[in-house]
Amino acid sequence: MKASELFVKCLENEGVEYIYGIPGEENLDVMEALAESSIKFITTRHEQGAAFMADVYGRLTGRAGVCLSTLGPGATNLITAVADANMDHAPLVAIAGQASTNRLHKESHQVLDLQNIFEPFTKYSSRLLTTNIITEVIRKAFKQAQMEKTGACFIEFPENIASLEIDDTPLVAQSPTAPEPADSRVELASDIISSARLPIILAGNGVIRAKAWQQLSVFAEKLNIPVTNTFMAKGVIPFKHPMALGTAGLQANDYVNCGFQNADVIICVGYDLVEYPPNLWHPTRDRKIVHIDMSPAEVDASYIVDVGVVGDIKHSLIRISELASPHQGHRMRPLREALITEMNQHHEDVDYPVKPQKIIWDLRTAMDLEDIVICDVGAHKLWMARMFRCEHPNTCIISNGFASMGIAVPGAVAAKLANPDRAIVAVTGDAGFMMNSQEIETAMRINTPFVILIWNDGGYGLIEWKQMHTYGRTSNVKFNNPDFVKYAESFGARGYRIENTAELLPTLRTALADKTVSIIDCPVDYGENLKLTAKLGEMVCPI
Ligand SMILES: Cc1ncc(C[n+]2csc(CCOP(=O)(O)OP(=O)(O)O)c2C)c(N)n1
Repeated sequence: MKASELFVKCLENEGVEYIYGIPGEENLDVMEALAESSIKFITTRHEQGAAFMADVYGRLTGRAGVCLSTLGPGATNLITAVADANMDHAPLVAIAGQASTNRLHKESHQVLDLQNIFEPFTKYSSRLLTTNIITEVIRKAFKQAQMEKTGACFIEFPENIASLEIDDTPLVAQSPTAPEPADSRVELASDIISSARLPIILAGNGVIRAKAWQQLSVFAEKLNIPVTNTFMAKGVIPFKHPMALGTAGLQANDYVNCGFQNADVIICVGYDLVEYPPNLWHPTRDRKIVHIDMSPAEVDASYIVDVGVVGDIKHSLIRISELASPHQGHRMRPLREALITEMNQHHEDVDYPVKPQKIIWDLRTAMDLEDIVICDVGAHKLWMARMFRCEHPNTCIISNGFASMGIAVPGAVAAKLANPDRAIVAVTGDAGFMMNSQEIETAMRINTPFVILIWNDGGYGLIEWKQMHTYGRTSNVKFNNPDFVKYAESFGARGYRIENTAELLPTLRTALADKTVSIIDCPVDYGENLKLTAKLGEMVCPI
């Protein structure tokens, strides 16, 4: 068979369902082999859209999302979203065509050294220089992408190698077993937790990757220890759980920070520094830190651990909860109550433009608890992270490591493909929306219905917020938007404009029932941003 056919057989062997991408002249053989494959190719309108689809598919399934581009400009277009996946620990394999090996040594049409370009922001970057390494390279890329800490891998496939003949078969797809935590570490962690005066748990996305959320809830309940989660771990403990304090991660002070200030022991579970820098929740550097994760802690002056329990997170949680003695009472409950009061505050508000709190209230009311939000990056993300209640993990996807704008619309395409029975909403600012709105055409073509909820403020809201807070004036953050309703209709999608606040909830319900892509243009009152900053700045800790 041709090397390109073996390559596709290896992808099938890895269980690949979808490849998102744009074909080019240098991967004709791979595209030809894909035409005969069970793998569905999702032709996108920009390589960045393709890579964000792979990124979100990886976050939601735990299996590597796969994206494909041609060489040179196609491959450089992948970069932002590949870096996004890698920094947020989403499993992803990116594949790029490459020129023939007889022109890689010189200045040549569209040739860039892709292996080296992708190397700094992937776990593994490789070039297929001969056919007899194809099976190993593909196996290695998927193994690396899918094992902790999961992340992105890259394969460059020169066109002359793809067309060679080869007789080979894919390698068995194995996944490593998570190691058991050492007894001595489990015992030490249990001792520290038992003798703590006031412990708190900070849960990160690693708990979701390890599928250890049930063990986390049981651990918290049994030991009576409150839990806060990072933006990327929303739903890791149901918000209705009495031990849940809500999401931590604002750069500003927040109620939950009073929990960190009052705690003497902070138990970090499946937490990565990139999700919420330790200096923001542990500036004093004097609390005891228990680190429970699949790998040893990253070095940070504010994250010096007293004990690292390294191994299978589920087992670590089960074993520590069996050994440690439970705490009494729940002194941090007022933090949760203060947040709930804020969540409820504007739910009957009729002011227009719509307040962020009201948008979130109506969205939560309209969506089922199992439905999925893909959130973009901006001021809306901070509001969503803080106030959108989640009862299940992976029901509000937030890019908070690399934090790249433009993830929501392509991410919603992949979320629908991965979860056809659940409703999907892309929550986005007007700027982030326009960065990848071309993928609405992809969604319409492949029939993946979802709702796009645009928080329309005619500007780069988050940057305006920070400029006003820091300098008291703005600089170059405003822009004009197209007519989003007409824009939607030009794709054959549905468009709705919220003209008064009372329309929002019924419009969300109608859009969620639409069997197509629906765009809701919702003017937002970002006057609330500075009010929130002022309120949190003056906050007196409720505990
Ligand atoms: C690709 C990319 N470019 C720039 C930024 C910096 N940035 C973060 S938020 C933001 C503004 C986002 O505006 P919008 O999408 O309208 O959302 P809003 O803040 O108004 O809710 C910018 C420019 C980024 N995170 N990612």
